[in-house]
Amino acid sequence: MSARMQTAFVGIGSNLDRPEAHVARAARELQALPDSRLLERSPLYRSAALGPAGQADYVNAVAMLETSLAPHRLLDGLQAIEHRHGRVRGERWGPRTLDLDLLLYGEQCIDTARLQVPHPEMHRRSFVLIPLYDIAPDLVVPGMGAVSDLIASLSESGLCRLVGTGRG
Ligand code: A4P
Ligand code: MG
Repeated sequence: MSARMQTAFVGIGSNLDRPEAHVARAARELQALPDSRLLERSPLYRSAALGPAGQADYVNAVAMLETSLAPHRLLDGLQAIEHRHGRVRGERWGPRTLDLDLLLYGEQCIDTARLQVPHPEMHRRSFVLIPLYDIAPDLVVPGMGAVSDLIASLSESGLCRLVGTGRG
């Protein structure tokens, strides 16, 4: 690996077709990305869908990777994994078998047509912040502040931690 290793955080979400299984499998597939290593995966959490009404609940988790892939190459890898899970892009925030969001890439701020990092919605989403805190309690999000402070300013969490599922 020639390029510098960076720590990246990936949000994993699913609300279709046995969501726990998609989330657990996605974590294993992140482990297999080139020039990358899975360092941690948070517990799984269930929450009501944010977005269009009438959707099933989501299962979410956050993964921490070490990678030397450049940010857009990492996004390519994440989208290839989504594709393997039969992800069909429909309405914005509509139901999906698998959604992988690049939350953070080192301390970089990226704003291109294809990629915004830190993920612009992450600071108001309990289903991102709480699993992120589980695996990186001291993390500071560039331009947004400490994860612990962001959690303290959430109005409510609405999350249910899933016990004994999704591992392996
Ligand atoms: N894109 C830009 N920045 C990023 C990034 N940091 N990570 C672009 C990943 N992709 C990024 O994404 C649309 C485009 O965003 C991509 O082509 C990429 O170039 P998409 O996954 O096709 O569409 P989307 O997910 O429907 O839209 P969006 O705005 O990414 O939605 P989010 O923010 O991913 O939210 N409720 C619960 N409880 N739990 C969830 O996980 N997730 C969503 C989706 C809605 N409601 C939810 C949850
Ligand atoms: Mg997305």
